[in-house]
Amino acid sequence: MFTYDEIKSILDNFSIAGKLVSFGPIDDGHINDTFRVVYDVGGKEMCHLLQRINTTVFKKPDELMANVDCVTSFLRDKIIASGGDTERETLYCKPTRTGKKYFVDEKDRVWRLYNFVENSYSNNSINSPAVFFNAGKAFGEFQRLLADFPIDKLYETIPDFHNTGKRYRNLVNSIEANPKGRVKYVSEEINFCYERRNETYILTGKTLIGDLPLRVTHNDTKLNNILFDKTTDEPICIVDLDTVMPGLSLYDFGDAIRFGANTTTEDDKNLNNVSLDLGLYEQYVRGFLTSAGESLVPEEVRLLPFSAKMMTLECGMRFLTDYIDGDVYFKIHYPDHNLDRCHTQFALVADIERKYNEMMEITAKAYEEICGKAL
Ligand code: GN1
Ligand code: MG
Repeated sequence: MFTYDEIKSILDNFSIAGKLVSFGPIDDGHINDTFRVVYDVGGKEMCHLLQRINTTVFKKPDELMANVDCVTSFLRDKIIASGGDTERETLYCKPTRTGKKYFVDEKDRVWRLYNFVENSYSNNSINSPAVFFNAGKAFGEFQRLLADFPIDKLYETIPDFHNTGKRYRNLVNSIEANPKGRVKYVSEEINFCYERRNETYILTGKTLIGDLPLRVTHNDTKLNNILFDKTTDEPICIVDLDTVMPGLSLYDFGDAIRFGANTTTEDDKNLNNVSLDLGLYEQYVRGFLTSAGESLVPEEVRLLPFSAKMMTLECGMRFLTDYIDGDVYFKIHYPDHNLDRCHTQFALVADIERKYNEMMEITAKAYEEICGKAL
């Protein structure tokens, strides 16, 4: 949807060497527009990652970019201190010609340029259990590295992003408004949420009374937000930092399970394919506890299975809300796409409920073996 000239005129505002050779879209996310751009620098190819930030979703791009810059600078310092490779182990923003972290074009579109992590790939599904162990280790490590980050420096760029109770309330508001007349098609789905509404405020309630600590959280820990090294298959870099905010470690854990331990994709029409893979759950718990276990309080560990259920329910409610609203938030690829996504999420919630006791046992055993503590 963007021409070469348009992309070039955007890129001309960034302080980068060489000549633009080509660009191509990277189509993974539901929110931003992303392009890999290739430059010729004295006969050598050099890639960058250009992104247009969706300002309908991210209403305060200045605060968002301040968060991203703060967190990536903090990570960079830690990576340098441990002798790592800052080009590959974290994203960082390349400045504009006027020294800003992002560029606003004449149509008020907001653009930023990241380093492109070479020789890397991301996974949309899991082809071996080790991949998911590594994913848990990577997001656990992200939390561990940021454990001493001064959290009051971060803006809450999307207030109540993972406040499941508020998400439930938003759903109710949309049902009442019923702007597209679609409510009549989704009474079963609405009932599914209604039956679980008393669980939606447990995590925020426990935070309020001090049982769960606020931490720097990524908030979008889908498997495909980890870059793996093409040569070693080790995780190298966490990407998609737009929702880095103060939050709960459980948001990051639960959302990762929602996406990665599901035996099928987020929008599979065949619900028989949907289930929670207990083997994968165990891999992720073990990876996560290996890197982050020591820094978690026992209540966080105890609630790991619950967080998987809540993040899945919440995501399903968000897809349902967007379907009722007329598909205004998530990019869809066909009519009813949001409804299909909602169905997979609710089928997964139901399966998590069936397997809940086993998930608790797996968690307690892993905690004991890895951290030497009983739950
Ligand atoms: C959105 O754009 P993407 O795929 O990284 C959404 C997440 C959802 C996810 C569902 C800012 O993420 O919260 O879990 O879709 N991001 C935002 O696939 O709303
Ligand atoms: Mg995202």
